[in-house]
Amino acid sequence: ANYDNEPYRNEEFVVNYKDPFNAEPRPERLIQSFITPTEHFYVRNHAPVPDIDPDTYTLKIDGLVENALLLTLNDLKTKFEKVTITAQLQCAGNRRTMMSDYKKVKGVGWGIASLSNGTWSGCRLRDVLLAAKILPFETGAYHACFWGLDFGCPEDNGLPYGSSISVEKAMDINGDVLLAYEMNGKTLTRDHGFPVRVIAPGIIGARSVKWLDKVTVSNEESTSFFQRRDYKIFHSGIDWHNIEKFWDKNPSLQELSIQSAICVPAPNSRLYLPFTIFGYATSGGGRKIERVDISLDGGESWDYAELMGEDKGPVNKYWAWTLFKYTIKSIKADKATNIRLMCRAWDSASNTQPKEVKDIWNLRGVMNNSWHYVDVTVDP
Ligand code: MTE
Ligand code: MO
Repeated sequence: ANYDNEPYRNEEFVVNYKDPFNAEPRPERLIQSFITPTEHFYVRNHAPVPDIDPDTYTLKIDGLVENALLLTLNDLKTKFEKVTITAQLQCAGNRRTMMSDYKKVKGVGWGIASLSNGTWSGCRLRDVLLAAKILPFETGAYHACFWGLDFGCPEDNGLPYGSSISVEKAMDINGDVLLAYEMNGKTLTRDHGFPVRVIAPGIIGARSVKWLDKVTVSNEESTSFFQRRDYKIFHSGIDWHNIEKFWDKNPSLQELSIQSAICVPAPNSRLYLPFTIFGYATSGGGRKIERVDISLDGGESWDYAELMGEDKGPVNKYWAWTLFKYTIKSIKADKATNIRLMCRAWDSASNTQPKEVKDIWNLRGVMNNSWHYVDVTVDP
């Protein structure tokens, strides 16, 4: 694959892999605003970034539909209602490095910032599938399969990136799945999928296919490597020597689980009282973050963090993250003391995070949502 035509990138990024480009913002940068500025939004690519001419671009809609469609960018912008949502994207590999530190896993290493929160505008995938006269569920219209235009994914023999979501999610009026052409109020940038990408909120980032070429309605999941051979969570007894018979048996990840992390202060900081902890909490499926707990004693006792989320009322459309803060004014010590700052979140279904990474270890290193902690030294 040829990486001579990559877009310009912010030099502040922590680059986890250069070609294909994989980068996350520094944690303290990540939580500086509710909406992540585009130049700081994490980037997760699997191949060179395609250079697409918007004037000749067409999106194909086919498969289990009565009316296969070929749509131009202008069609998407003018023939369908424009919708804007605020949603986080989070890679299933977020916090993989911590999992790998416990026991080696395969995959690009990520710290705690392979997620970001953005606003997205475009048309509903639902409206486009209705225009294509999607066939009834009973005929086997179960999956909306996406292919990108980023040819050259090494894992998949040079094919472009692909994946799928359920038609149930795609057609749900409250599911908010978009064919987005704007991010944070501007035209999508090349790294984030120009000219059109899927935004499937509440679901792992891997399903929000960038540089969208085609949507095929099918009775089976996407045949892409990234649907069938990646982004699955196995139990810890499954390893590369016995994985073969489990690939198909194990479901592909869809909804995100519950997650939180402390972004400030940085590990090994030396701090004076008072100081404030800042972090993020997120859940999947639009579930609301109801609570973030902070512990200073390894999880023996907890206190409430202050939440800075959106209030959307009693709907399960909390696609955005919730930022939190917690101020420490005193500690039970009279000399410099090492303290482990710990957080865990709870959502509207009472889901919370597992304590130990060892309990959820899996060979792809996905969905690490164990309690996050930061060790610091505090001067009273
Ligand atoms: N779509 C295409 N076409 N190619 C990709 O490599 N990466 C996926 C998804 N969509 C990818 C893609 C993954 S794994 C993630 S986490 C998100 O895009 C990242 O989106 P971002 O780079 O805009 O943050
Ligand atoms: Mo991802």
